[in-house]
Amino acid sequence: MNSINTNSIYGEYAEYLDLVLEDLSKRFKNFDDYVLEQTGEHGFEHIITRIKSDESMREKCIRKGIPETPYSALYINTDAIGMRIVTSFVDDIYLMIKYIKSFDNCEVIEEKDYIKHAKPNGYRSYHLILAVTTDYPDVNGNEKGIYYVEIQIRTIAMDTWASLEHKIRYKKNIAEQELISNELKRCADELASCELSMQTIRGMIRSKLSQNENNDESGNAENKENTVI
Ligand code: 0O2
Repeated sequence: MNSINTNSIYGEYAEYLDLVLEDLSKRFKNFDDYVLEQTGEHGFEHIITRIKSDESMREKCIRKGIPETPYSALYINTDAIGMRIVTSFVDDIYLMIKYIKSFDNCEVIEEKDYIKHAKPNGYRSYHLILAVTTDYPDVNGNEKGIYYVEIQIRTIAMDTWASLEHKIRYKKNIAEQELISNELKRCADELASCELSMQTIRGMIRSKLSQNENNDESGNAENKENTVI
C-alpha cells in the first residue's frame, strides 16, 4: 500500500490523480486505434499529461486567496489533473470532443472554445473541464469520488504558437511591447489560415481517394457481370 504523503497539498488523495489520468489516457489510445482502423490516419498526434505540481497548486491557491488545502486543490481549482491533446487538423479536435462527450462517467462542466473565439493575443485552443466519477474516494467524502480534469485540445500549429508565446510572454521588460503583441497576433492568424488550407487539401485528397475506391468497386462489379455473361 502506498504511504500517504501528508506534505502534499493533495493530501491522501494524491495517489488517485495518476490513476484517473491513466484511465483517460487508455481511452484516448483506444480512440486513436479506432480512428486509425477506420480512416488510415491517427485521431491525434500526441498527448501530454501532467499533475499540477505541489508548488504551482499552492501558488495558485495563494493567488486566489484560498487556503492551501486538498479541498481547494481538488475541488475549488479544477486543473490538478491536466491533459493536452494535440491533433493534426481542426476537424480532429471536434471529433475528439464528440468522443469525450460520449464517456458515461464524465460530465463536461466547463467548455471554452478559443478556436471559434480566439483570445485577443491570438491564443487558440479548446478547453474542457471534465468531472470524472471514479472508484476512488474524494475530498468531499464520496466513495465514488469526483475528480476534475482540465483537457486542452489543439492542433500542432496552435500548440506551436502557444509554446512559443509562453516562452516569450514573461520577457516583459523590453521596449516595443505593442509591436511584439501585434506580430504575435499576426502569426496566430497566419497559422490559422494556413492550417485551414491544409485541412481543405486533406478533404480534397480524401474525397479523391474515396471516388477512386467507388470507381474501382463499380469497375469490379462490371467485371463480375461480364464474367457472368
Ligand atoms: P498551466 O501551468 O499551463 O496549467 P485558471 O487560471 O485555470 O483558473 P483561466 O485562465 O480562465 O483559469 O483558464 P483558461 O483560460 O482555460 O486557461 C488555462 C490554461 O490555458 C493556462 O494554464 C494555459 O496553459 C493555457 N492558456 C490560456 N491562455 C493562454 C495564452 O494566452 N497563452 C498560452 N501560451 N497559454 C494559455 P495556466 O493557468 O497558465 O497554467
